[in-house]
Amino acid sequence: MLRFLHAADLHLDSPLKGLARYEGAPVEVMQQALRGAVENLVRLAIEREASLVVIAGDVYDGDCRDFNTPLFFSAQMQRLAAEGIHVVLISGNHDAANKMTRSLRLPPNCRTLAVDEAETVTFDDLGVAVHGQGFARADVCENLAASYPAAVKGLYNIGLLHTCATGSDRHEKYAPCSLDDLRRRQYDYWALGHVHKRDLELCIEPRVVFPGNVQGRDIGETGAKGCVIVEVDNAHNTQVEFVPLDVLRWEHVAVDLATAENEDEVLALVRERLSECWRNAEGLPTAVRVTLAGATAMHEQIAVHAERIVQEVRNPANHPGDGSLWIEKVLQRTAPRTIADDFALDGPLGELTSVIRELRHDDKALLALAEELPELRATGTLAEFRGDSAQGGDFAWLRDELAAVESLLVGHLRGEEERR
Ligand SMILES: [Mn+2]
Repeated sequence: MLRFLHAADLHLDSPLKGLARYEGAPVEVMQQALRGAVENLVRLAIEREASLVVIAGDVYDGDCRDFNTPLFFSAQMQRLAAEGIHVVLISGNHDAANKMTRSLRLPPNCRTLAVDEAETVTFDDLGVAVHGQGFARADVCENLAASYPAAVKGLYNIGLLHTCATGSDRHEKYAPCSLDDLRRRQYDYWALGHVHKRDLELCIEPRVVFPGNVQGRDIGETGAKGCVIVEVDNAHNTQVEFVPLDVLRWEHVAVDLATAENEDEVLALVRERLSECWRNAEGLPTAVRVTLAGATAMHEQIAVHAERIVQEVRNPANHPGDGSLWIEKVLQRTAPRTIADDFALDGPLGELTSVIRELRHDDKALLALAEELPELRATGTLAEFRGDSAQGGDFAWLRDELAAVESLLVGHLRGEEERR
């Protein structure tokens, strides 16, 4: 049996972005978060007795300011060396070979693959061949996978590749390739990197995996982040398991205030939703973006007392647990509620809201909708709505956005109706 870890996009010592500083912000945790996740990766490899770790690019966020970052990484790799664990890595667009002026040698258990052409490293004792090519420069736009070496017969073949694969809105289109390009190489496992959103099932046969990055860096990278443990039996059947490594989490929380009649009830609903978030984070410090949403009798009150309401949402006295939640931003997306609400299920407004609510339960339709978001933003239709970029397959995020859209639309349309 073979057990290996597949990680990518460590982005060591990149600054965490979009963090307003205010009393109680876990600044130290943030600064150390990327290193903490890499330490967790090493600990996991040792605890689970992996024989091999493959890292699919972007170990560093860019050229290092000083030698402390490469020294840190080398020390972590040395911990693996002491346990006899092999490491194979490639460079990505962020740590492309021509960018890195402050590199250090890695311990002898580490093999950094070439950047001028694809090469193969074999571990006969493990029955494994790893094929790969790093980025010589950041903007590699050719299909690297197309010229990867043929699979080695009798061994378990792993392709290590930094790529946008078939494309992702959130990532530069580097080293693109199709799933057919990958299948043609006849490897057993493709260990991809670059796309920060996890996808364990990009293809099942052969297994093609994006583990995502090891630590979320801003509110665009929500949820658990980590690496993949791969177990291979003697017949080369492959099992993958995601394991979180992050030390700080990012989450969106939409609070539907439809039922709130006063400020206490607003804050009680906020607390209820934050409690769910807190339980899901299992004790990790979590930066939360709270969206106040829904057609609510409190719409005007919230607008008038916006500054204080925002601070109450930030106020740890209104949070569950042990102070590990931290509010990144509060968005006010409520709509006014009128008597018509209770009768709104008939007529065009009712139809609109029921269509939107059906969408919530239709993943396919949600995805189709997500594809149209960039265009809607470009035309200004959604200009007032949200500055963030779309995240294709993130359904929780899409549902939150949908709730916000619903309250916006209902608010606008009801305003029109009442003017008539
Ligand atoms: Mn990258």
